[in-house]
Amino acid sequence: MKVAKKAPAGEAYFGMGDKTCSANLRGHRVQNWNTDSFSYKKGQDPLYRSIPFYYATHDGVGYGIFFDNSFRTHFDFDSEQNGATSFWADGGEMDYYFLYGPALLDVARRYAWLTGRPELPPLWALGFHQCRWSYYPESRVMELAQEFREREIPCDAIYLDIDYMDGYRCFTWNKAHFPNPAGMIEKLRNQGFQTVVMIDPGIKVDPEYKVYQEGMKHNAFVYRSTGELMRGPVWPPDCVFPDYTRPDVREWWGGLYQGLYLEDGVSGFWNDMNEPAVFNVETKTMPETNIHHADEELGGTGTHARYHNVYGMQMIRATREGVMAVNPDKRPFVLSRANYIGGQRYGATWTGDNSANWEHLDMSVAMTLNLGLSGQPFAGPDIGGFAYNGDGELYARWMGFGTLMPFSRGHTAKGNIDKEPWSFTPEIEATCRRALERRYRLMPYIYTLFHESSVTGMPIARPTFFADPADPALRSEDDSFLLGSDLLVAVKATPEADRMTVRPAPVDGVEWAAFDFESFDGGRDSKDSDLPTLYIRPGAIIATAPVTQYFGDRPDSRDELTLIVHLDANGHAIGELYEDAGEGYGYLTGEYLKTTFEAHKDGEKVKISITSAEGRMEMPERTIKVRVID
Ligand code: NBV
Repeated sequence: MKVAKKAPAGEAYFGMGDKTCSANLRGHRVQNWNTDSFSYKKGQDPLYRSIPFYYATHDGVGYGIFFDNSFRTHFDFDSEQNGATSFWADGGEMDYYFLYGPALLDVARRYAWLTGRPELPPLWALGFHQCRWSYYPESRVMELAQEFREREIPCDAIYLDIDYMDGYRCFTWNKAHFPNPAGMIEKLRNQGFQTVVMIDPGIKVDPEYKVYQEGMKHNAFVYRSTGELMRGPVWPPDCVFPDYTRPDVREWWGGLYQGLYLEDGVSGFWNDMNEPAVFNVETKTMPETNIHHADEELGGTGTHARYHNVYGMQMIRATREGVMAVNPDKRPFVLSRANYIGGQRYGATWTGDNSANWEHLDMSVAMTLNLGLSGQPFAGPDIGGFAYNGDGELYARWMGFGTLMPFSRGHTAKGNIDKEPWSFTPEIEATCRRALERRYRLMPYIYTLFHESSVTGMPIARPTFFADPADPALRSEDDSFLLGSDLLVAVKATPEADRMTVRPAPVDGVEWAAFDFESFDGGRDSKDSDLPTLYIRPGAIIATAPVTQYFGDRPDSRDELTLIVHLDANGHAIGELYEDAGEGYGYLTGEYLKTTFEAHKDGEKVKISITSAEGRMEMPERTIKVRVID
């Protein structure tokens, strides 16, 4: 069955996860089938995630279509120029939702209401994450940590990729490289670093390996239609795959994290290869005829064709629930490569194995924005590019705006040069430091956006046309993005520099205003041509903090707040600040503080007042600095 709808001239289409064609999907045909896509190319489709949802916008009015079907789905956005959009699936039912706006933000709100909102992450997870495939042994990890602190480059998390395991056996350690994991993680924590480790779904067939033994005992793995166990190569040459569509398997899987989480002190989990990826087969995955014994809530027993696209989501669901059960007082951090609509409830995501070149740097903006529009706000690219080396200039530019994306992580593949902020030249190191200092200064504003997103499902990074949905020129602007509604980031996406061609129109005659932090307090911000230019919306107040090196670095960092104010045509501005402990769930029962600041021009002066304060958390006595931008 196929549904076709009129595509009036000028109607633009967004969403569908991180498609690589362009931000506006008009003129393209795309499909959803979670696929391992190392070093994907522009236009390559499908990639790792399936988001059968799009927005349409026309003359400032918007609606959304959510096609609730987990089979391979296809969407055509007037690719044949016959004035029609259409969608269909390889199986299942024609069950779809029409979500009327009229504003795009209303569509986003309704879509989140229907499919789920991301929970508020722990505050440390909004800091910078440093990754590579792979940091080992322990001495290398400790060296990395020391470099960050000695060079005063902010960072909150260090990643251990697959080589920390004993022969790619999940939930084990290579004791030659990491003789005392708990001790190392403790040392890292004392220096302000959280440790994130990888866990894959492919479980090594090894009768001596506890996870394999237990899984076999529970009969937890996926079967072929012939009744044999599904075995295939991934990192270990012979693997079996948990059937995460079963609640008992999810519970078993969730329980496996206890050792890493509680005993070793790992803070976050990175689920990779969960499309699921299978090596050495043309389809890159398991046969569509394999059988999953899903519970009735998911749809009952069915083929892999039906459950393929939700396999990764069910894996991170199991991971998150397991981690929550082990320590219900801590906010989990789970990062997933594959995902499906609704997966935002369980984890963050990144744009997979991109490449270190200018085309990928450029694509990473539209991909992250479309993920946000698709209900996956906690997203970002591998900064610097995963495959291949790239040069310092590319790395610096990518850090410039990647540090302002919701999920901010540097990563690179095995065999590549080092890609840490200091790996190139002292000038590039200085650019990276400034870029990261900006992120940490903006943390109160960014955290407020994450909180808003956890309540309403709003995207955090938004296309520039959100500033003025009625302006058709903005719809194709993808060299800039909005962080929330008040901050515009003009990305320098080419070696030549700023390519942003259209800006949001002045609001009642007042322009969005450029600002930097250097002019405030002599801090290390830019005149740096590798950093994006930042603009503040007329009528906005953005709350910023002093630079910290990591979450919890300076217990006194809440003692000072700098409000960046840009008055509108009526001499007025307003802004919100959300604060809580940054960890735990006290905020759900009132342990938070939501403050509204307002600014009014009063003759030659600007008066700032707190017009509302909500929540039980005490307002700290603090110095509030105000910077009015013209
Ligand atoms: O675990 C190794 C890599 C990882 O670094 C990357 O981020 C994932 O997307 N992983 C894929 C498997 C190998 C890719 C060639």
